[in-house]
Amino acid sequence: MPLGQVPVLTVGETRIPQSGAIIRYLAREFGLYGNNNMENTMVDVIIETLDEVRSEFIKWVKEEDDAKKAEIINKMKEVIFPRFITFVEKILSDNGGQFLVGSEVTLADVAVFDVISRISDMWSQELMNMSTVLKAHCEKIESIPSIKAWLENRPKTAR
Ligand SMILES: N[C@@H](CCC(=O)N[C@@H](CS)C(=O)NCC(=O)O)C(=O)O
Repeated sequence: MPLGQVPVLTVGETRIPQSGAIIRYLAREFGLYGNNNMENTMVDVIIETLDEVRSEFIKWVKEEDDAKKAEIINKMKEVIFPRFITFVEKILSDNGGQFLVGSEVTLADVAVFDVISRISDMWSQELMNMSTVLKAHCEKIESIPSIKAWLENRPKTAR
């Protein structure tokens, strides 16, 4: 474990720590990182923005005090989620409505689907229901045949 932490992806002899480095490595390997520097950058912008949502949510997961938990979720409902939703809706609309970046699915779409559906499952579907556009986009990514097959067949793990 290069940093004594998970996740670590092992590729041949190389161990890759840091989730951000791992997802970008895989996206480049599998053609999910956009087709030019600006598309790569827009994928990064979305991943970084999503990470702000994810890290706030992790605070909620880790917090044990009910009153503080309620404070975190209120901030998410009033500030973090609306800001993220407005941002994603605009990016999607500016890009023609099909995908977040370019004309094909990218890491940005997969990551948004993954994080938003995970938060919805762990906290409440209220998040999905805050934006019909975000919800429809998540459903679209989830129904891509290869993703659907993986979700159905992947090993079951504790969340
Ligand atoms: N920046 C790292 C953070 C990884 C991280 O916080 N891993 C936690 C589990 S989610 C861990 O292994 N903690 C054990 C430790 O740090 O000793 C990443 O994004 O991969």
